[in-house]
Amino acid sequence: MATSESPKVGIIMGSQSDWPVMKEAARLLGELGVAYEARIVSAHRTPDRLVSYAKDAKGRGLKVIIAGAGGAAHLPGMTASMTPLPVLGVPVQSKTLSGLDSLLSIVQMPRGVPVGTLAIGEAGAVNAGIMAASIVALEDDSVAAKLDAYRQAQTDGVGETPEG
Ligand code: RP5
Repeated sequence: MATSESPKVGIIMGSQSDWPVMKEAARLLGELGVAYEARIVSAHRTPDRLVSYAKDAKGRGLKVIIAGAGGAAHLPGMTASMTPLPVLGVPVQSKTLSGLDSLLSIVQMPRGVPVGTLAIGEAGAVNAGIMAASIVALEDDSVAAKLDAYRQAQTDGVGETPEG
């Protein structure tokens, strides 16, 4: 499901090809009971769509934006330049440089325009989902309870001794 009623988190990505990674953020948000929407918004191929999305995001009730892109990954930074909402950037692994290009494009923002940059690839997308949920949880007790349960289950799943 790419869209919920009254989404609190917007997941945007530069291309359809980013969805296999970015859907991990969506999966976590679903698990944690956070309403979200997912959209393809390219900084380079659909710049007008990016401007309207970023400028309208807060007014539509979104609380945080997760932006994933690969290569010359300008999407998170350009989004952050046009919205006061927190923007979490996910560097998608690129074919030629394994995502180092994406990471450096996203993380090296100029002073004054922050993007919270996560790890390259699926781990980054998962963590962006968790972090977005933790931002929403500041004002939503039900999401906060689900987040606590998620963290506890993760802790409980770590054995004390290695097996096999
Ligand atoms: C970026 O270029 C996208 O975010 C994607 O990661 C990368 C490659 O895009 P496609 O050529 O697969 O559409 O804009």
